Amino acid sequence: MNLWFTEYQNQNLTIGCRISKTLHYEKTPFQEIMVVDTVQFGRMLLLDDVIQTTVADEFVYHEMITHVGLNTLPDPRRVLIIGGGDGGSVREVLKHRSVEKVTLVEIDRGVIEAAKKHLPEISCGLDDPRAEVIIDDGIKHVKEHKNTYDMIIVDSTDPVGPAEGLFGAGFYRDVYDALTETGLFVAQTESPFFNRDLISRIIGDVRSIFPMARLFLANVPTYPGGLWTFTMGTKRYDPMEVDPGGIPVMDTRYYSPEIHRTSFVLPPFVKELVK
Ligand code: AG3
Repeated sequence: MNLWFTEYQNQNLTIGCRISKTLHYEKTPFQEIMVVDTVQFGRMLLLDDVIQTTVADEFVYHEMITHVGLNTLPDPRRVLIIGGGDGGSVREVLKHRSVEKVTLVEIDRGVIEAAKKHLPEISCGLDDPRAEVIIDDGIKHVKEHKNTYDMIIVDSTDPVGPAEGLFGAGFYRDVYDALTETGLFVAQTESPFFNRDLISRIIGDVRSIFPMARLFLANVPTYPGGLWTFTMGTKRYDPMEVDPGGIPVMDTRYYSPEIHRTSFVLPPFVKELVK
């Protein structure tokens, strides 16, 4: 079938995927949700025509947004995920035995329902007894919780529309207050090729609020440019000081003790952004 989905990554660049089936379309008060089956990457979740995740490459993003931070902390018990309604981050957080409760705060119930129906291998953790799902605005939730979470994961869409506020200094300040004394947060922070001003601004903001800011990288083939950044703000523990020998053996396909270490090795064009 010659049916194609095109994401306009910016005005001058697209990624196109051949579609074999449209599984879901819905317009919610927040966005348009689609799940399509693609020939190259399998089932794919789209929000407002932006690729969020695919069954073929989701492991890279979901393992990296969770395990790097969780393995930096000695005993993470309470974890908050903002966004991430597909459930991939929840599934990964649940691999940590120390975690007693993972709270997902997603603004759009439709995302959770579409993922449960069409992306069961990603959403499977959402029904776990240790998982709590709250439909609410993450910005509000963080404001209303102080000294509560050991780790906060900002698993958001691009900084346009509903997610815009999740990239601002005011939000990072509230995240700081919602974290326990030794807590840390990790956010997905877009492409080091195409979002350079955004990334330097975020690093600056996080540095002005947290004692330490760290940037790390992973390769997600369906995101613009492939190479993707994650930003961590941490109150006490430095992810670069973690002893790789002390990282537990985990069931992962991208993350490993070596990757934990090397994901902080930045090529000069990325290092420039954190200077
Ligand atoms: N969050 C989306 C990251 C941004 C992708 N951007 C893009 N394709 N233009 C992923 C959510 C997965 N839980």
